[in-house]
Amino acid sequence: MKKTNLLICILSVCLLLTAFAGCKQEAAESTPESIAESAVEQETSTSQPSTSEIIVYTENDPMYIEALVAYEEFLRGERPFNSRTADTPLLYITEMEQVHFTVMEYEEVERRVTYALYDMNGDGIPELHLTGFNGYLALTYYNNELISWFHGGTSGSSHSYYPTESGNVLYIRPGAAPPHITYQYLILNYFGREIERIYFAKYDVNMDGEYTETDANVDRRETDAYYFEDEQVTKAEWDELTEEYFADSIDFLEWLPVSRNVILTV
Ligand SMILES: [Ca+2]
Ligand SMILES: [Ca+2]
Repeated sequence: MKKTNLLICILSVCLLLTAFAGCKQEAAESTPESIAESAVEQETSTSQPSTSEIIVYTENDPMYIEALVAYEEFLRGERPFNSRTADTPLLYITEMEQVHFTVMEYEEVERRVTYALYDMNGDGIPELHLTGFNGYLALTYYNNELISWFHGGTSGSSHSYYPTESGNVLYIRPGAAPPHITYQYLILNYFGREIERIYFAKYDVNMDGEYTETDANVDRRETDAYYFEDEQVTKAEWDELTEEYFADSIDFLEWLPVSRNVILTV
């Protein structure tokens, strides 16, 4: 690597680490060299960090209990989270939509928002997942602070982002004219940062309400269409290419209504 490239690389890593405010536990205890190496790996690698690098907490660790207490306080509207955006760094549960929309009354949160606990990055501490508003948000707890681990933004449709069992996110967007469904499978790293996004879609071109096999002998306008990473493929190819993403369950969580009586700790 040329010196200039190396410098740019190191600068990027410093910016990244500053922005993230020490989310990664072992980073705070590592040497600068290993932080840099690890962060470069985070940014360039398409895989999760090796499991040997991650501190894994158990339910008896004070850190685990602290996290659940923080989630409780957040769900009750008593504590903000760090959204990692410059304009609105600290937001309460009633302000989750503020980035794109408006502030909700707590009563509206109770009516609309559901939550679930699930560990997405393998450190043993569950992330707090929130949906039912215009977006999807996963919070994590580090260094006495609640921070946004992943924010699905908004599509105007409340249930478009789904956390998956493997710790990634599947985005599903149905559309019209002709009816179609587009999918984006977001591969996230330890920090909840997107490291890869896979696009696929299917179109009900003949608008018969079904997605069926493409017939090579029939005019393309009369048959349904399948795309994977912007390339048209046959249904058989599409099924094979997308199998692993659909196999990653999005229906494994128990979503519970938010209320001021939420209890996560015993
Ligand atoms: Ca976690
Ligand atoms: Ca069809």
